[in-house]
Amino acid sequence: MKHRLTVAQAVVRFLANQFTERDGIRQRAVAGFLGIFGHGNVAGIGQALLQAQRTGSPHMPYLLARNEQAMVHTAAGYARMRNRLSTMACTTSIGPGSTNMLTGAALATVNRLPVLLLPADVFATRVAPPVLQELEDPRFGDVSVNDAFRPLSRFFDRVWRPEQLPAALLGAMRVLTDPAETGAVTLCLPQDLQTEAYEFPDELFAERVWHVTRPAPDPLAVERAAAVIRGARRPLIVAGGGVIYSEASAQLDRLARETGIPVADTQAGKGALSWDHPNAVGGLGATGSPVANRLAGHADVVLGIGTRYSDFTTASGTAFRHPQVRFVNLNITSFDAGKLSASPLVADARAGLQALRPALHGRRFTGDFHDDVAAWNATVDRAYRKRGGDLPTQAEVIGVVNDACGARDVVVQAAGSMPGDLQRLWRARDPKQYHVEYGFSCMGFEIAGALGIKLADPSREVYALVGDGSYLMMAQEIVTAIAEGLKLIVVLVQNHGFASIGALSEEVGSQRFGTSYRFKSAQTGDYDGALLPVDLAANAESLGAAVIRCRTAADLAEGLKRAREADHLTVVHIETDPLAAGPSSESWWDVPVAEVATLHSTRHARTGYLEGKRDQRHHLRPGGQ
Ligand SMILES: Cc1ncc(C[n+]2csc(CCOP(=O)(O)OP(=O)(O)O)c2C)c(N)n1
Ligand SMILES: [Mg+2]
Repeated sequence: MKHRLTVAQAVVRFLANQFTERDGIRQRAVAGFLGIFGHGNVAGIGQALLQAQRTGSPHMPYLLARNEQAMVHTAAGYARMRNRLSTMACTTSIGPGSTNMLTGAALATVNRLPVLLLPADVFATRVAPPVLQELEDPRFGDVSVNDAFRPLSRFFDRVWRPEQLPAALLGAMRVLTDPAETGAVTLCLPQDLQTEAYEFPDELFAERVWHVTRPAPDPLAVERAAAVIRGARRPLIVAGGGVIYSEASAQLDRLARETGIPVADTQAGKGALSWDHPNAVGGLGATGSPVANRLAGHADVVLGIGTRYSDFTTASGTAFRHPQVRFVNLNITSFDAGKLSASPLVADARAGLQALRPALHGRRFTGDFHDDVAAWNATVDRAYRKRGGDLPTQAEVIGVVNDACGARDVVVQAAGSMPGDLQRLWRARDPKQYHVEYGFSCMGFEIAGALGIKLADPSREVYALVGDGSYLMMAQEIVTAIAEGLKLIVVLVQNHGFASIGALSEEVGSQRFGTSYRFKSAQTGDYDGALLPVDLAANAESLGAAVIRCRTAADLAEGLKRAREADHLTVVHIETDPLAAGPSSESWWDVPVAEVATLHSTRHARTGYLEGKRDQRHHLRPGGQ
């Protein structure tokens, strides 16, 4: 049997019938559409979604977002919360609607999160070009702005003809549901093509289950890896996001307890073990704990599980200082497994840990890190309670939010000074509690991403921690959340500019130039005048949010209590001291400083930079033969 449908109707019907399955649990592979309509998609995908709603055929929920970049963040937040087993589709018009998604596409691909992007495209038939918003290129007749998605997508296709649609859809689903390949998947749908009818074969719309398997490592690779680990004297485990996506916390817990190996975590892996687990030593690298960084400095074998080894994790190549350090990397992608010349274990994290445990049986390492962990925990306690001058410190704010959170509550962040403070100070008690997007560290992800998390698990309280800079970039999804009846708690941290880049600027000798949100002074040409008459709390109110204004940490605790009790989106506003630094990670991050300068501050910073650089190394030593 054949179905005469438009291409857009076929896309919607197809997606409504896609499922994933892992460990016997089945869920929708694409849970719904986020979108903003324009002339490129209103008559195509727009019509198809309306028709599906009205006729009661298996339909997809539709959420109207306020910004296309934000809606990709929402899809990415959703996918991360669902451990990459389910995501959302994003429909846009052509031109700016589609290019607004580029940043979201990059974020998803960098973080290895599946999102399905369906930008409309210019006419396939090309009868009367250029259409509104078309990019003309005198050299290439088939170029459109959507070509910019190619390097950002793990799968990209432009469907010029209806006959091409089935293969494009199946290709898209394969990549979306493959944890080794996944990221942004982009199918460009020309605006005329979306409305064109075709006799699609019935089988295209059959229910289809994409089984997400748990590939086991090669037994010989396990033997080699186990030999490296057994021969270690001071091993360290690095738990990355792969542990969480694979739901491998129980297996990691067992291996760590049995072997006694300390476990450090990355931004994406935080929560893989509860903060008070006997083997947990906190975050690793530039935003980590000094305990983990000291252990990394002495480790002779590092077992990295589900980590991309970003520069923050490796402290830009300075974290691992043992001259003979070797790496064993358990990862679903051979690309990551091979990093740092490791002995690679290409496998699902849970399956890999299960295979590794018997191979390490009886090998126990006696760590001497427990006193250091206790001392660090006392430092965090003090930071949580450290009063600033007139204003609370950010560490204090994090402490209050941490206290307010139940074990299942989720905290969301992405950019500014908070990711670093959170990785150092946050005490995660559940693998899905800590959601700091630090692959792309994209200002503006927070509220939009939190919306996706709430959609993915409405049973959890979701806290978006937002700096004033991020808020000013992308606060508008507050309106989307209110329209959808999705409750978020937004903690809005006002410090009048970039505490993060301000501190970094000072470190690299740039004297905080251009990092404050203040009036510009004529003498210096910098923003060092009076504070601006900006009221972000009033701004949030104007978007329809309930707002609680807090001054002290005690106010914040009370405000969060009220926000939890409320059934609507609440913004809790607090001003903090931008200059109060939290405890140090005793680590380094490579940000190059000008080699020549007339400014003393730059020349001084350059000297410090070269000192840090001295410790930087490649890791080329073969991991295991
Ligand atoms: C989209 C985007 N633009 C620029 C940056 C670079 N950047 C990183 S942090 C930051 C400032 C963030 O300001 P705010 O949200 O107020 O946080 P704070 O630093 O004050 O904690 C900037 C500009 C970024 N990460 N993302
Ligand atoms: Mg700020």
